[in-house]
Parts: sequence; C-alpha cells; structure tokens
Amino acid sequence: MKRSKSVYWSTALALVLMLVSCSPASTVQPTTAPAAQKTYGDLVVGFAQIGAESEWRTAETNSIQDEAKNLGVELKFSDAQQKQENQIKAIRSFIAQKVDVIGVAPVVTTGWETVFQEAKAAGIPIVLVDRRADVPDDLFATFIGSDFVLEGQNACKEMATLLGNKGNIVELEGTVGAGPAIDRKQGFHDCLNGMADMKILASQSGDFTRAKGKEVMEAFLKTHGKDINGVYAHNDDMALGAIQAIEEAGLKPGQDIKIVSIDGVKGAFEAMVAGTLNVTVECNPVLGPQFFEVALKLANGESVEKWVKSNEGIYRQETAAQDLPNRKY
Ligand code: GZL
Repeated sequence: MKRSKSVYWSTALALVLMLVSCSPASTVQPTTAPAAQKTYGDLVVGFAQIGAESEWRTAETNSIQDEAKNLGVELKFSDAQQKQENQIKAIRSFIAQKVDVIGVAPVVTTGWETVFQEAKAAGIPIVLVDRRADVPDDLFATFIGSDFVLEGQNACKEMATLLGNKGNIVELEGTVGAGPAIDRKQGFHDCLNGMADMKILASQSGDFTRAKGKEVMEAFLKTHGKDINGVYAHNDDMALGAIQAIEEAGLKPGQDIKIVSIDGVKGAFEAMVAGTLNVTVECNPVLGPQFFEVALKLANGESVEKWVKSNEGIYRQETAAQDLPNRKY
C-alpha cells in the first residue's frame, strides 16, 4: 500500500511541477520599460568657455548660445577669462548641479585629468569643443573641432605660392600650450621642411589677441626689418595687429610683406578687400549645432564618433569682395 501511495504522490508532484514550469506566467521575463528618451527641452548642459580673446571666440560663443535658445536647451555658460583654473572651477560647478553633459574648450591641452575623472565618476560626459586635451580616451566622449595640423599645412602652401617658394617668414603663435597653437605650428613647419629657400626667422606667441600680435610684430620689425618677406599668424586677430605694426613702420602689408592667417573672421575678409591681408585659412567657429546634437545623443546613452571634424575652406584676397557678404561671422 505504502509503495503505491508514494508512487501516487511523486507522480502528482511531478505533474504539478510540469504544470508550473509550462505556465505562461513563469515564461514571461520581468521587463522594465526603456527610459524615456530625452528631448532638447529636457537637456541641461554646462559649457566652460575660454574667454573672449578673439573675433573667432565671440563667434563660437554666439553659436553655442544661439543654438541653445533655438533648441530650448537649458545652458549654463561660464567665461574663464582665459584662465584654466576658472574653467576647472566651472566644470566642478556643473558637476555639483548634475547637468546632463559638460562642454569645454580647453584653453591648454594639459592639466585636465583630475577634473575629467570627477565628471566621469559623476556619470557626466565631457565633450571637447574646438580645442583638444591630452587625456586618456575614456575621459571624454568626443572632440568637435578642426584639423589644426592641416590648417598649418595649408597656410604654409599658400605662403609658398605668395613668395614663389623663397623668403623669410616670422610666425605669430597662438596661446602657449593651446592645441591649435601646437598643431598649426607643427603643420606649417612640417610643410616647410620640403622647402629649402623658405625660412622661419622668428616665432613668438601673440596669445591669439590683436594687441599682443601688434606688439610682437613691432619687435620682429625692429630686429629683422626689411628681411621679413612674410608673416604667418595662427589667427586673424594677431594678423590684424601685425598689419597695424607694419603700416606704422612705413611698409605696405599685403605687398611688401605677405600675410597668411587662420580663422576666416569678418575682420580678415575686410583686410583682404583692403589689400592688407593675402590669405585666411578658415577655422569654423559655428559649432553650436554639432555640440548640441552630440549632447542629446550622449544624454540618451547613444555612442558618438571620437572626432567630429569641421569642414573648412581657404579664402584669398582675389575673391574676398564677393565672399564677404556671405560670411556668417
Ligand atoms: C580654434 C580656436 C582658436 C582660434 C583663435 O579652434 O581655439 O582660438 O583660431 C581663438 O582665434 O582664440
């Protein structure tokens, strides 16, 4: 009897287990609804800007602020007066405010690892805008900006054409330690390596500003005078300062001394129309649209490419009058 009873119960138990394991309830995996996708109107973004040292920088700031308004993004914007410690303070403040994404235009390439680690620990992506930083790839989501080495190479080729591959050049460098200054110098000098009769007489930083560019050019003229055939300026603002210095020295900028610079701001086109600047290699400051497009993707957990490159042209004196009306900045 006992035997038949235990057989009975084990059969019943097996049946019950079979029924439970096949029941539709136990085959349905628990699901969590996907997080709602953020829209631009949900975004809170911090931007640590360098300052207002040049026409280019002002154009970039306008692009970031205008685009935030157009899209309805809440933008927390700081101007660091060209001081890295102020940019770092701004980034820490954005972290404390728990923004969705932090954009920064690093004034120099070094000194960012600690604060970028803090952003990473807080789960807030860092987007490098217009200037690069020397940090490990896992500390920033992407770099939105130009190929500065290529800009330097293009400037060198334009100068060689203007001088017939023969002449002495003085170089006005950007802010010491800044990515564009390092790379524009490298690009220009790499290109010169192949040109035996093109020489750099002197190089000095004008800090990307018109005032400093004029000051440095005055010193170059005092030292090298009429030996100077060309000026290579890392940005238009310093070139415009150099033009003033050349005129005050009684020489004709654009004729006695050829001038090639980078950025493509309105002041450069006006100088080319006036015949005092020969070429400007464009560096696009209208980065607002790309920045917020990337910020929204990151806020929604999407991946982005590591370098979002800007597309740029080269503008010469010959076409400046027709180009000027079409310039956006
Ligand atoms: C380039 C930008 C540079 C500009 C200068 O992306 O960082 O800084 O060429 C500006 O005019 O000051």
